Amino acid sequence: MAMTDLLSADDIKKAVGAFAAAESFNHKKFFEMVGLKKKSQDDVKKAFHILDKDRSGFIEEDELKSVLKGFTPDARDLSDKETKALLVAGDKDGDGKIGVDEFTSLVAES
Ligand SMILES: [Ca+2]
Repeated sequence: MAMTDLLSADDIKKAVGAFAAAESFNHKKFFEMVGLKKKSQDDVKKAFHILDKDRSGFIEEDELKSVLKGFTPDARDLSDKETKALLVAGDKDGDGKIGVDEFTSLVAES
């Protein structure tokens, strides 16, 4: 499954384009613009599994860094600062990675 099976390619392009500038990433706006926020919990879980590239059951820091590339391959990597901010926002139990329930909460509250 690809993100374009879940989300519109146009929305992905617009959302990724909106945060093309360094240090501009805002996950709340991104999840809304890309159309993930209005998706069902099942679809958000499918998106999680796409972003969990090594299928560990968690989105780790290296996967967060390339989270935009999970939506479209030509997107930029997040900076270390943006990656940390996203991790802190999503990692409710403080284990240093984002689980599926943490991800659905992160998207829902955005
Ligand atoms: Ca992983």
